[in-house]
Amino acid sequence: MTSLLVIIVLVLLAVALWQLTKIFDLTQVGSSSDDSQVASDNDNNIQGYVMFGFLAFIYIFTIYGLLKWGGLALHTPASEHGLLVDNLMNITWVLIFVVQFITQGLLYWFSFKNRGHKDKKALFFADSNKLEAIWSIIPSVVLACLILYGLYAWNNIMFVDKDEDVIEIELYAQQFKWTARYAGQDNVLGKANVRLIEGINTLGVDMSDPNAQDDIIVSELHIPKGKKIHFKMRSQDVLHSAYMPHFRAQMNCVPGMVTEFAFIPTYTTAEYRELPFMVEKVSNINKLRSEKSTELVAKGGTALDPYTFDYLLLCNKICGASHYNMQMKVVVDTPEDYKKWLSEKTTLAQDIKAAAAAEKPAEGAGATTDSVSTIAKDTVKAVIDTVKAAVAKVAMK
Ligand SMILES: [Cu+2]
Repeated sequence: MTSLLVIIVLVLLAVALWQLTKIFDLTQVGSSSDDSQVASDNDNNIQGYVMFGFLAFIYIFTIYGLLKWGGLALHTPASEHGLLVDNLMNITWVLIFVVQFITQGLLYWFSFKNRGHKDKKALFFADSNKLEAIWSIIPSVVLACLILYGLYAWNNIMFVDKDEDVIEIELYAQQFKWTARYAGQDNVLGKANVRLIEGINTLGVDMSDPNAQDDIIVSELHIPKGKKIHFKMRSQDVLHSAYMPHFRAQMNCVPGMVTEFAFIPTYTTAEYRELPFMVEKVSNINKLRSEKSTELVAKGGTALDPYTFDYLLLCNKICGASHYNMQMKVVVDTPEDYKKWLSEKTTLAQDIKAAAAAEKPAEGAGATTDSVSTIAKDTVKAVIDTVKAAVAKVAMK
């Protein structure tokens, strides 16, 4: 709110200054010998140098931005196809930077070189086929190559061979959390439908489907290194997007349909934490955190916990008020650790059975409640009867 007020004040101040300059101009009418509206050579020179100044600003800011914030970009990909995505991205960046560097330079150089001069006359020509061919063909060829390479990368990433040995996992999105469902021993996910959501069956898994019997539901995603994971995404409410930046994976989760994405993780969480760039990044973050903690403690607050790296599954579609916090921890284990972790989990069928069993003694408690309410009802009835009898007696009198 304060910033909005500051912006409004600044805008109003700018308008006031502008109006003042207009008044100033009006007071100068007739007093100056040079009140012509036609630009003089001096004006053109100033404009030419100002344009050059703007070019310098663009170049310096680009280089400054790259040096200052370049390190914040994602580093080593943690999936096999990640290298392909990064390659495509890097080629695109190089093209954009080289082309913009050259074209901006040319644009401002020619504007400066051909700035207005009393003795110069502009050359008019209707068109140049040669020039038009050059600036149409070169970008077309470059873009076509880029798009073809992109399509090749996309097909490579999205292709999942039906006979391939993959691990099937469902990612279920809802405002504002993620849940994962493992396909279990049979590696086939049971059918599911939002209409079947009931009690602890929060994903609406169809428990009459034989494939659903060994499905496992978890709130922390574990995947093994070196194995292809085939994710199937569903959404319960609105459009979400499953985004796993370190694996260069993103796919929209659309209500009413199943979308998919597959990748092979190449670093376990422990290995990724040990990569030199990550060690440096984490120590930087922790340095900032400890500085902040000192400040907080001085103000009577609590110190921040030190940061440890974890892969994350984030939501990348603004899906509501708590969208920013819609995330799930992803752990990449060694295949052995993954097997051990998964074997310790209970299936949804077991959980439903356990929940039903836990409800039974509660039913007993329900009986007590019932009898209590029966007693209460009887008492109320007796009181009403007494009152009715009393009223009747009074009426008789
Ligand atoms: Cu979301």
